[in-house]
Amino acid sequence: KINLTIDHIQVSVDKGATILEAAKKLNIKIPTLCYHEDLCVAGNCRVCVVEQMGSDRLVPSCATPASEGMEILTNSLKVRNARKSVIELLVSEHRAECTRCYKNGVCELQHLSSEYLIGEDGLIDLVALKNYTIDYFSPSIIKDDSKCIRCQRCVRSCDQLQNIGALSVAYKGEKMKIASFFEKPMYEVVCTNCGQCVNRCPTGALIERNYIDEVWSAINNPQKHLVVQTAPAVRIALGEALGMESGNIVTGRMVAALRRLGFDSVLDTDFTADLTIIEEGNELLQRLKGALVDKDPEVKLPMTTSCSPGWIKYIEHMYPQLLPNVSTAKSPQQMFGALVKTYYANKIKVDPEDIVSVSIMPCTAKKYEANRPEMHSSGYKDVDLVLTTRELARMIEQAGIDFKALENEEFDSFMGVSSGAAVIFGATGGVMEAALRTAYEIVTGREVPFDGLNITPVRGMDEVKEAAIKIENPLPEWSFLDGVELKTCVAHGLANAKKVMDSVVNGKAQYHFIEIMACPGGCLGGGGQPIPTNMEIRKRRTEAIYREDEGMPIRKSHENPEVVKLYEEFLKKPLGHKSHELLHTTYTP
Ligand code: HC1
Repeated sequence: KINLTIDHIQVSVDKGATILEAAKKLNIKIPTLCYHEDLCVAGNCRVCVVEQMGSDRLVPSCATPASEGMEILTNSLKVRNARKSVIELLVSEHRAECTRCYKNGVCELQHLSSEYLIGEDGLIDLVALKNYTIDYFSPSIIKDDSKCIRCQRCVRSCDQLQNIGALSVAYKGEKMKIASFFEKPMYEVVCTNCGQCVNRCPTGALIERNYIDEVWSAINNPQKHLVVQTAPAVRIALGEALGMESGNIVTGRMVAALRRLGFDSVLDTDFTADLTIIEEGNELLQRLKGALVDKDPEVKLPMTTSCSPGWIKYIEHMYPQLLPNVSTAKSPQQMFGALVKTYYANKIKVDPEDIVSVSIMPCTAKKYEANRPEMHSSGYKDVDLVLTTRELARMIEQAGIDFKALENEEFDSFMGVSSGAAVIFGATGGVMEAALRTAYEIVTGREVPFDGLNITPVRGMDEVKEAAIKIENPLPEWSFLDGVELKTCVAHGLANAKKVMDSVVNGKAQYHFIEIMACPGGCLGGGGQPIPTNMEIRKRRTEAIYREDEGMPIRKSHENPEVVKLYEEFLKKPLGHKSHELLHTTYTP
C-alpha cells in the first residue's frame, strides 16, 4: 500500500494507482478531459494538473502514480490558475457556439468553462484562423473539427477498443488535427460507424447524425402510420439519460413514453430477435449437416453472427474472404423493418407506403445499416429512421414528459411479444446463449444442460469466451450430431473480434459458431447509449439485462407464441421461401 495525503486528507492506495484514482477514493473530483476509464492514459490535456507540495511542479494527476508520503493539493491557487489557463486555451481553439451545438448542456468543455468562469476577457479567438472541415457525409456520425480539442479519446477508442485506426493524429503543432485516412469523409474510410468515438468525445466534435426532427415531422403527419421498434439494450439504459441510476430496467416506462410521443404502434425488436434465433439456429444446423453429412466444401464453418452492423462493416473491410462464414440472417432491426411493411401492414390494413418505420437503437451503426442498399426487401426502405437511445431521451425531454413518473405500459401486439432469450441479445454472449437454448432443444428435445437455462460460460466481460456443449442422444432427424461437441466462441469489441478471426484464418480455431458484437460489452455498451459509458456502467446494465430475462414468463425464442403464429400465418417454415425473400441477405466484399 502507498500512503499519501490529498488536500490534507490521508489515503492509502495500491501500488501503481494514480493520484487521480487516489482522489476518487476520497470523493475528490479532479476535472479531466483526455482521460477516460476505458482508455489508456494520454495525459495530453493538462486539465487534471495538481500541486505536489515540496516541488514547484504541477503534475497531471491521471498520469502520475501516487508515491509514499506525497502531499497533493488539488485546488490550490496555483492549480486553479493553471487549470483556468488550459481551459481558456482550449476554448479559444474551439468553435464555442454553444447555444447552437448539439452537445449544448452535455459538453464536458462547456461544463468546465462554466465551473471555472471562463469569460471573454483575454480570450484570443483562434478558431477563425483555422481552416476547419465538417464531415456530414456519414448517415451515422458527424465529425466537426472546429469543435475538436485534440484530446484523442476518439483516436484511442478506435485504435484500442476496436483496432481499426480510422482516426489518427495528423500534422504537428498548431496544425495538429484528428483526421481520417487522407482526410477523406468518414463514410469512405474503414470506419465501422460503431460510434465508440462519439460516446467518448467530450465536446461536439463527434456526434451522432440525429433524425429527431424527421421523426417529429412524421409523427405530425396525419397521413402516416408511425411504427416504432425498440432494441433490447435500450430498455436498460434509457433511464440513465433521463436522470436515473444505471442498472434500472425501464421497459414499461419506455413503452408509455413512446405512446405519449405519438407513435401509433409501439412494438419490439426483441420479437425479431426471437425470429433471428429461429432462422439463424436453423441455418447453423443446416450448415452442420452440409459439412458433416454431405461433406460439401461450399459450406462454411464456423458460422458467425450477423446482427451487429459494425461487425459486418468490419469483416467487409478486414476479412472479406470470410464473408461466406457470416450468417445470412439479417439483423433483428432489419427483419423487423421488412416484416412491418409486408406482414404487419397487411394485418393492420395500412398501405406500406403510409408507414414510417422508426427504430430506437443503442447503436450509431444501425443508422448506416438501415441505409444499406440491401435493406429494401419489402419493396420500400425497410427501416426509415433510426434514433439512438440518446435521441429518444431528448425527444422525451422535448415533449415535457416526466419519465420517472410514468406508469408501466405493455407493447402492442402483434410483434410486441418476446422472450428472455431476446432481451439478452443486448449483452455480449446473449445471442449465443439464446441460440444454444433453442438449437439444443431442437436437436435433442431437451433443455440445455445448464442451471436454469443460464449458460454462464458465455456471460461476462472476458474479452474472448468459449463454451462447448456435447450433443448426446439427439432426436432421430439429427442423429449425425450424436457425440458432436458443439464449440462456440464469443467476442465483444472489434479488437477482440480480430483475435478470434485471426485464429480462424490461420486454422487454429476449431469453432462451429462465433458471436461477434462490435461494441465492448455488446449492444449495452453501444455508441448510441447514454454518456458516460464505462466498465462499471456496462456491468450494471448487464446485470439489468439478465434480471429482465429471469423475470420473463418465456425464456426461449422458439416458445414465443407470436413467432410461432408468424410461421403459421405467413412464413410457413424457417429458411423457407418467404424467409429468404425478407429475412436473409448476403454481403459482398
Ligand atoms: Fe443490438 Fe440486435 S442486440 S444488434 O446489439 O441483434 O444495436 O440492443 O437491436 O438488430 O435485437 C443493437 C441491441 C439490437 C439487432 C437485436
